[in-house]
Amino acid sequence: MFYHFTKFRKISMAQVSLIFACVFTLSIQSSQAFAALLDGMFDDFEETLSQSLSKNGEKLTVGNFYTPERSDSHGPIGMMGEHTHNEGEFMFSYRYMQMEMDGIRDGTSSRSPMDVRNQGFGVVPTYMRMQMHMFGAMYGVNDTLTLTAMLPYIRNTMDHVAGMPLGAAKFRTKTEGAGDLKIGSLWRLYAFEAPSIGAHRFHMNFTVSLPTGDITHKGTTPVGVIRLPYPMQLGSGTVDLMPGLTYGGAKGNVSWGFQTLGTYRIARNKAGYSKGDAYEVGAYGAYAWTNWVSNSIRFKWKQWFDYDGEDRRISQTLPNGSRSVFTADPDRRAGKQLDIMGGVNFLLPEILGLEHRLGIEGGVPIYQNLDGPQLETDWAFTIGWQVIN
Ligand SMILES: [Cu+2]
Repeated sequence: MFYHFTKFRKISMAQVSLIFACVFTLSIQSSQAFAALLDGMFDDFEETLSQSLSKNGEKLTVGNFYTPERSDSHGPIGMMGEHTHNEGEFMFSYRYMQMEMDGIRDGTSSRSPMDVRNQGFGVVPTYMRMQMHMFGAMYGVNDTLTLTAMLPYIRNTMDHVAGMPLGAAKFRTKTEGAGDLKIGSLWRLYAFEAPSIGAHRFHMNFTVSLPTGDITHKGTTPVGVIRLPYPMQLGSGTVDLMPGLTYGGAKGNVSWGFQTLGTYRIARNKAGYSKGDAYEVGAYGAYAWTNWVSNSIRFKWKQWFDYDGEDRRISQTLPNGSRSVFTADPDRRAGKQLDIMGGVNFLLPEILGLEHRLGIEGGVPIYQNLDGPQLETDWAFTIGWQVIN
């Protein structure tokens, strides 16, 4: 079945760009009709709710997506596409993200480098650091549709032990460059609010990831200069679809949200594989101490699957194929993970009529189950700056 899809890999970047230009042009033109369609969908729900609210002398407001300027009117900075913009609003953002992976895990238990050597792997990765500079833009086309774009610049570092006895040789590999460009759209679906029930807003996410990140990076290893294993590459090499659904609520000093996002690879890449599909489900709560500072706590469940196919330039340049290092094995990539994260958002004073926001969020996994051996995640954080007109 997958072979039908592999034909898509022959689509060139120019064709992909043309398709998306058309999709977005159509999207913008149909967004008004889409908004009208949604208006009719919740009639019964609205009637029941507004009847019960009117007993308390309250009025139900439907379709108001305008958020007050508050530190927590954006979600935690580690989330993407969790807020929408009103017509004509521009936002530019910069995020720095870092993730540390120290030690090895198989399933839910730790493994020593020696355990991994005894499984037949000659070279054992022991540590990886991912650093990412993420540049983003958002634009409110109208009060239904927000367009987004994100481009990461990535730096990966991985340490390994090898040799006899194990550790007699150590080496580090590095890769650096642009990652995959993500072009997205956020569609406001439905909003309702009343004083006693707070505000509730729903939107749909639809992002397309384009293969701008290099997947052929080489590095120096004890067996020579070779194409580096999968986690060191900077992109997926495929056009990936990322649909999602986001909900945000607020009442008084408290706000909360829910988001689910999927990643579907529609074809194998030119190197002969596709990364695994993935999905995540997350929820957060935030408390605004004042208008300009809020704290948040977030939980995120993520699952991702093994690769389909393989890059022969990765597996076959190694002495025992993919068995010489687990990061080169396309069947040892899957995992699931539950993260807990704490964050802080600041709404800063306006400068030249521009709204400034600063957010910091950091977290650790509280559950990790890897189709290993694989490097395990220890912690990650994001610090970001947002400027809105
Ligand atoms: Cu924004």
